[in-house]
Amino acid sequence: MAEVKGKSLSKSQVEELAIHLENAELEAYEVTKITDDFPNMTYEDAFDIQWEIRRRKEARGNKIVGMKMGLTSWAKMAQMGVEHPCYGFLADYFTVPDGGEIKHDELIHPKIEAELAFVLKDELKGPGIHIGDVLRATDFVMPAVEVIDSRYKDFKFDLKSVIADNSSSSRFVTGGRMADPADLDLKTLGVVMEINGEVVQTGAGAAVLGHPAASVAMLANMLAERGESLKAGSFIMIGAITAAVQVNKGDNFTVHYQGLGSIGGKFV
Ligand code: 0L1
Ligand code: MG
Repeated sequence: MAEVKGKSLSKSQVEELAIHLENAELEAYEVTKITDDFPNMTYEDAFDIQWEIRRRKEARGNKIVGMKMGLTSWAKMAQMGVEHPCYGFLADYFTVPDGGEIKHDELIHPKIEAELAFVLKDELKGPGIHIGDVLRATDFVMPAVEVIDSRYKDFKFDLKSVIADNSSSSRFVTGGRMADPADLDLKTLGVVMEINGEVVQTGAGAAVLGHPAASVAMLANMLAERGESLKAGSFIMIGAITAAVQVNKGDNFTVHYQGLGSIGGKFV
């Protein structure tokens, strides 16, 4: 990330922007990207806003159940016109059971992404975390589908705006079969996404930063910039293996993972 150190927003501006973006999420309405009004915002400001949204949810009693990386494929970064991956947090109410229903009216313009999740048995604390550290610290990997729902009109944003918006996090489904990463070739692990029985996307693990574990390493190193780490037991989604696909009310989806089973759901 082209680092812009320091802050340009005051504490009260960070709080106001967090309320602005969280209300858009909770009430499912679109807003314009926040850098239009705050062009001097820094990356640190953007993460401050995301962490303030997280703090507000926790203060209301929500639990943080995982983390996600976003924009981890070169194709996706180019598609969205951004230059670096980002991260976000997963709150308890984002969880949807495998085969469950997702209420489309609670969201703005959801899209689904085929991902994988890593669950850690040991803490990962950056800086300097690499793929080897991640594989050693991983308890198991398992399938995951993310539902992203940028609060920005037409998914039009820049990297700072999307970071502040918790990297478009909204819902996720996990299931299928857990596996020891030593038993998988994570780079060639194939996924097939179907919507209403039709194949709409295919991909392989290497689409994510060359190796899915590289995404977890990057997350640990980005968190270290704020003095944070990934604790033992953390659930981490690595970012999209396929392009994100728009879903409409009534759509069913199933994502098949090579050797790891399938997960699915329905937008109602
Ligand atoms: O999870 C993702 O890769 C999405 C991150 C935010 C970008 C977007 O909304 O498309
Ligand atoms: Mg994602």
